[in-house]
Amino acid sequence: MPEFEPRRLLVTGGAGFIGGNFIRHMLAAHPDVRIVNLDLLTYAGNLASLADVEATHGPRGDNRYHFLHGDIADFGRVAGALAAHGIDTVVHFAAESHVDRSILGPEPFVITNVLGTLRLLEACRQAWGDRGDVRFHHVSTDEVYGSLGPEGAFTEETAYDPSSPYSASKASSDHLVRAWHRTYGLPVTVTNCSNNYGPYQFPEKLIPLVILNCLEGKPLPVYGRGANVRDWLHVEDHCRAVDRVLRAGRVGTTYNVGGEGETPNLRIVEMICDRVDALGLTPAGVASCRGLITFVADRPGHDFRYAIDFRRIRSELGWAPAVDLAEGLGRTVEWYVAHRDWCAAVRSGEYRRYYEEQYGNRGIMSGDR
Ligand code: NAD
Ligand code: TDX
Repeated sequence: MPEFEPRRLLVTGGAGFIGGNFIRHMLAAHPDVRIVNLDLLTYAGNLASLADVEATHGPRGDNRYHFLHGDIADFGRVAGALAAHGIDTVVHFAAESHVDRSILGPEPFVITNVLGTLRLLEACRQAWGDRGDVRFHHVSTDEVYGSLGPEGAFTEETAYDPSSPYSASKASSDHLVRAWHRTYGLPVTVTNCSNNYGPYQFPEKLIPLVILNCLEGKPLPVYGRGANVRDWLHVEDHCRAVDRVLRAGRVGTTYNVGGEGETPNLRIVEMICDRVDALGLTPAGVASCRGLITFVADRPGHDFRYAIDFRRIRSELGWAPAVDLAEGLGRTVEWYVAHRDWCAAVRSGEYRRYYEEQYGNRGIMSGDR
């Protein structure tokens, strides 16, 4: 069967961590692709992450990239973008993504992840009718499957059993996406992947938080005893997986994506500490970064272990992770060391000032011009 060829993509949440890396990947790997990035620019969305993409591929460059400020839950905004840009492919990353925030305040998670996904699906259904030459790809998480004990791995057939408000909202969105395929025939694909790491991850997530706290000599908060296990997937491997599924995935099918990087949290923190020490960046006053490790109260409902069985994507689509965890983590530490200005900007609200300098303070962004 000929592969599907995405040409005009609407990427939602492209100013975030994975969406931004995906935009870079697609523009570099596929010269015919044009991308509209629809993002609400919440605290987690930063145009500073895409400044070079905007310069090279935006309206003042080769015009393959447009930023559009907006909410996926704004039906009119989405419908307008689909029509104005002749979109044939939606890749849906936009979400509230941080588990701890969902515990403190679940409502935005339901509004964006559930209602937002519903509105996006409806806008696509109305714009595309019964066209088969289009795709809606939904990016989801292994957290929908709940928690594993010491053995086993999640397959695509594992029953959903989410623990946190975040994972419950992602589970809901997965069900909506599959229902829009079964009920309305919308050509969808879904991926459920493990914990991503790499450049441009907002420093509230474990790996970038620990890197920056090491560099700043702050305590490294480890929940419980640090025994919980996550499977770490380099974001570049994840982007290649989504690209593969878009082109060759069977419509209506879910693919699990894993990194072969199962590691207890405490070990990850120690690996980061050792890397920072090896770079000669141990902060003054401590003998080694490991001395900053601080065990703190556990996360409520903390899933013990995630592990992914990714035999389906490997056997059907020939995808496998390529980045080794120790090497990828080392590169990630170095990236954060080299991008302290980005870290300061995304934590200070600086990127909003950047946005106003770039586009003026009229709320107009490149895609609107
Ligand atoms: P992120 O928090 O870094 O970025 C989310 C982006 O979505 C931000 O740019 C934000 O501004 C935007 N956004 C939020 N609400 C919006 C709305 N209503 N309308 C438009 N834009 C909105 O998230 P991430 O880590 O890049 O995750 C991307 C996707 O991948 C999410 O769907 C997440 O559930 C999924 N995922 C993430 C991981 C991970 O390890 N980070 C793992 C598995 C799945
Ligand atoms: O300070 C911390 N200390 C700590 O021990 C933080 C922020 C986390 N942790 C632990 C909790 C987790 O077991 O580290 C592990 C990783 O935590 P996060 O980086 O918050 O990721 P996680 O909760 O596993 O969820 C992530 O992966 C799946 C993403 O945030 C989700 O969007 C994705 O779906």
